[in-house]
Amino acid sequence: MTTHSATPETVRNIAPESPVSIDRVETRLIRLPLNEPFETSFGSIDSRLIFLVSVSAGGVTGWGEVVAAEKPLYSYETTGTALHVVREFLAPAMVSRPLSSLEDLAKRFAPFRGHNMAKAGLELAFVDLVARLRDRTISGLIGGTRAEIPVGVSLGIQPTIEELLARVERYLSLGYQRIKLKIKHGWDIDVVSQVREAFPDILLSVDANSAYTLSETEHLKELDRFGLLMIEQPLQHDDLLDHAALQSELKTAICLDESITSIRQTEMALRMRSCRMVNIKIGRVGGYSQALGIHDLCYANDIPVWCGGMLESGIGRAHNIALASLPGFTLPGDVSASSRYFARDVIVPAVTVSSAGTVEVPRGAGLGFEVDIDFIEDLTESSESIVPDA
Ligand code: OSB
Ligand code: MG
Repeated sequence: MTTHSATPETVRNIAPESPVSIDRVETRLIRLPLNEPFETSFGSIDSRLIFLVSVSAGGVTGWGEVVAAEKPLYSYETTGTALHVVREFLAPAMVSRPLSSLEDLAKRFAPFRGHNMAKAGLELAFVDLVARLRDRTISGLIGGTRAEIPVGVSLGIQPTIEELLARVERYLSLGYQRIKLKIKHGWDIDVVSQVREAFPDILLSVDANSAYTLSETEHLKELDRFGLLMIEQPLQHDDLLDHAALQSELKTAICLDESITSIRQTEMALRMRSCRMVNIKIGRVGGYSQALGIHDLCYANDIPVWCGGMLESGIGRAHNIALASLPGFTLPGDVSASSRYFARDVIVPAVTVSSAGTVEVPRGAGLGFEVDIDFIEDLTESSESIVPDA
C-alpha cells in the first residue's frame, strides 16, 4: 500500500476574497432534551448540552458547534474544557489579526496541543462565514460532489432486545440504509445474532466504543458470522497496534472512530493496517483542515470513509452533511434526521431523511439552513463574547 501525504490546502483554497477581520466570537450553551435516552458502552444521557459558536465579520455571521460532551467519557474534552480553551486561547488567536484562509486559521491553532473539538467549533464557524461571504455552499467550497448523502442510524443499548428490534424495524421503515448497534459486554453476540436473524439482508454494523481488549479476540471473532459491514472501535480509544493485530484475525472490517484524531494518526493506521474503514468526525479531528486531509488520504488509498455523529444540533449536523458530500464518503453516515434526537431543532427547516435513506445537501449559501436565533436565544443558558483588543 502506498500512502500519499495529504495536502488539502494546496488543492482547496478555503479563503475569503480578501483577508477578513473577525470582530466577535460568541459562545453559547443551550440544552436540548433527547427524545429518548442514548446509551453506549461508556454511559447514558437523556439531554444534550450543546455548545454553539458564532463568528462575525462586518455584519455576516458564521456558525459552528463544539461537540464535546459534559463528561470526558468518549474523549478527554468536555464542554467545560472546550469553553476554557476557546475563551483563553483560540478565540483570542482568531481575532488578533485578519484571517486569509482556513489554512491560516489552522496554523494559528496548531501551537495549542489537543483540544480538537474546541478548535473544530471555530473552524466550522469560520468555514460557514467564508461560504456566506462568497455566496457559496460549504459543500461547494470544500469540493463536495454529491447532491444527497446516504445515511444510517446509530441505535443505543436498550433495556430489552424487544425494544431494540422495534427500533430497528422503525428506522428501516423510515428508509435508513444502515443500522448500527451499540455493543458492550453482555449486550453483544446474542443481540447481534437476534437482529441478524430478524433482518437477514440489511446493512448492519456494531460500535463497541472501546469496550474490549485484544485478549478477547476469540470472543470478537464470533461476530464474523453475522456478515457485518464493520466493527467500529472495538479496542482502546488511542490504540492502533492492537487493532492491527485484531484486524489480521477478523474477517469483518474494523472501522476506527476514537483512534482517528488527525491526518498523521490516519497515516499510521493505514500503514499498520489497523482498520479497513474510517469514521471521520470533524470535531474529533479538529475541524475541516484535518477532516479534508483524512478524507483525501483515505480516498487515495481506497479506504472507504463515512461521517460519524455526536448527537449534534442542526448546526453541527449541517456541517456533517456538507462534509459527507465529498466523493470518498461512500458508506452511509450517522447523519440522521433532526427528529431522531430532538423534538425541535435550532435550524429551519430541520434535517429530514427521504424514504430512500438519503439526506439532501442544501443549496443555500453557507450551512444552507436558516439558524433559528429566536429559539436559540430562548434556550441559551450562558453566553460569552470575545472581541479584539481595542
Ligand atoms: O461512537 O459514534 C459514536 C454518539 C456520541 C458519542 C460517540 C458516538 C455516538 C453515536 C451517535 O454513535 C451518532 C449520532 O447519531 O450522532
Ligand atoms: Mg463510534
